Amino acid sequence: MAIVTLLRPPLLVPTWSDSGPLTPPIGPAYLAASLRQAGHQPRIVDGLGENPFQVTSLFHNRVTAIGLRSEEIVELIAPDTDLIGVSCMFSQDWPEIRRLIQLVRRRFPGIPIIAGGEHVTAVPGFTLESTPEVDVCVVGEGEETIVDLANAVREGRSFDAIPGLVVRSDRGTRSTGTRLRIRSVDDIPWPAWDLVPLNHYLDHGLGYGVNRGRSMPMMATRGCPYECTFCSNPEMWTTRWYARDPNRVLDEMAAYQQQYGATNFDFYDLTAIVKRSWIIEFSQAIFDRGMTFTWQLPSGTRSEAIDEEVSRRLYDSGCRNMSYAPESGSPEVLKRIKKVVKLDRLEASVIGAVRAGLNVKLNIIMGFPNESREELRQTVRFLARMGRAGVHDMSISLFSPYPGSQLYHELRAEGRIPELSDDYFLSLGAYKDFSQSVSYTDGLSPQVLNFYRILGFLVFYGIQYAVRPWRVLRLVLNLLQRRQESRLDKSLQDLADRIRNRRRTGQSLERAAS
Ligand code: B12
Ligand code: SF4
Repeated sequence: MAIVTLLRPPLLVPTWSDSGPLTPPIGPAYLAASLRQAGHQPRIVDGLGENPFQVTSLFHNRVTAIGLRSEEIVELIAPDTDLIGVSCMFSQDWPEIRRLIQLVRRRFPGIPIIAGGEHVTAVPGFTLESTPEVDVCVVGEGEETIVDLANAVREGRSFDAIPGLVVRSDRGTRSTGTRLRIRSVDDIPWPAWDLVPLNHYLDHGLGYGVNRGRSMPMMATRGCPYECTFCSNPEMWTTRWYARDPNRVLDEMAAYQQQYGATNFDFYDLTAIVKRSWIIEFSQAIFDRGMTFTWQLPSGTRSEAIDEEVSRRLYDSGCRNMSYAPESGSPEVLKRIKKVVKLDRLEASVIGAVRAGLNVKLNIIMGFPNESREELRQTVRFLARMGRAGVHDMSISLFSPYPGSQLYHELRAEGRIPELSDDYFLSLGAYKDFSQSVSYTDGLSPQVLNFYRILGFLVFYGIQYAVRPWRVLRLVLNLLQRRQESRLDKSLQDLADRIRNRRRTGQSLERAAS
């Protein structure tokens, strides 16, 4: 048996961003479950969950860290650990995660440190070259690889023959070969939530979606079959989409209702609704089993499989909030970013969802390379139509070239991301923070992009509230009563909480980006 400690860093958000949901660490919890099933002893240090109300300012107040400070995380690692794994999800967090890893190395000079997650998968060579404290990088899905690593530690074998890694070699770094995605997703053991301070989330209504009570994270599928050019999914998960058996998903949800008193479920899938037959079977099974709870799709689903009939079934089965990810209102932009979506069908799907009673949010990105002013105006007009149709919320982010995405590779080849510096990583977090905006659009400054963002915001909410003035009253009442129904309710309350916690616990660890 090997003792494996998994570290989840604190949540880092750009200081003036309105978003930053506090979510239980589902990735590490999945890894821990597989380790335990294989006879190892996993532990999780959840840097966010251990103290979700502590706020620390980093990098000259560019970034706010929520949770334990890196020094405090390292103190919680038990000395008898045999292997330490660090979850590196967001590239924008890398400067602080690297510092965490360096602190771990100082305290545990002889213990192997492995890094995994979305960020490391995108830039494994860079990670090993720039951070000697990391021994190996795990690429892609981690469950099988981490078990192989723990077995190797137990048996005193080298890691070099384990597929799914990038390791150091005489000539720099090398891959140990591709590991295939897990096909039998129903056999992946449920997340080891008993190793996470789950009540710190559940008791305070924290989670990915709108606060509708005690919310548990869920995953019904893995992967996504599409290849949008701004998204790192194809490199991370390939284009294979595997769905679990709806009844197995509901077994897990029923267990959480019993064990943790869960009343709401947030789905973390990349794009949960791909197949119409799957979602109909899922909602029908909820009904047949007489289960009652609310559930949400906060991560931006696709629209192809959702018409008004499907939306009504979703609503009847307890679904209350759904995010769509149209990204743009310009057909040309959608073609260029390979979104493979027809705008008129998407609009019909969104309108059907609103009619069915769902609380709907749209995710928009502005500032793709080559995007023109006219294309930005098309998005503003699209938002006007959506506001009139009664869509509840939208968010407009500025395009950030995430490592691993096609656009990132193109911009690097063109020399527009000259080096992977801390400044570049921190700039990825500025997608919502107006004070730190970066433009990758030819001929358009960040100010011009922000003008269209503000215009889109004013047009969308202006028209929505002019047509439905009672919604303004509802927003105010929800704020006063700390009730959440829409994403705007959640964003405003989260931001207010962060400012309050900052005043209460705020500390400043001033470190300049190197
Ligand atoms: C849920 C989610 C969120 C949630 C919560 C995430 C969390 N749990 O902490 C919230 C809402 C907070 C969020 C926010 C954002 N997100 Co987000 N999010 C996701 C999403 C949809 C699912 C993540 C997830 O839980 N997956 C399921 C678990 C099982 O997978 P996993 O965590 O990746 O873990 C597996 C492997 O990575 C690996 N692994 C992970 N850690 C480790 C550690 C070790 C040691 C090993 C061996 C292996 C390993 O094994 C695990 C099991 O197979 C992903 C897309 C995706 N990858 O699925 C995007 C994604 C992670 N988000 C992304 C982005 C960009 C953002 C935002 C910047 C907003 C935006 N513009 O979309 C913000 C930034 C957050 C912030 N800090 O402010 C990008 C990240 C790209 C990047 N390189 O940075 C992703 C990949 C989406 C995309 N394709 O563009 N997100
Ligand atoms: S943006 Fe969404 S639909 Fe496109 S590849 Fe990424 S996860 Fe799939």
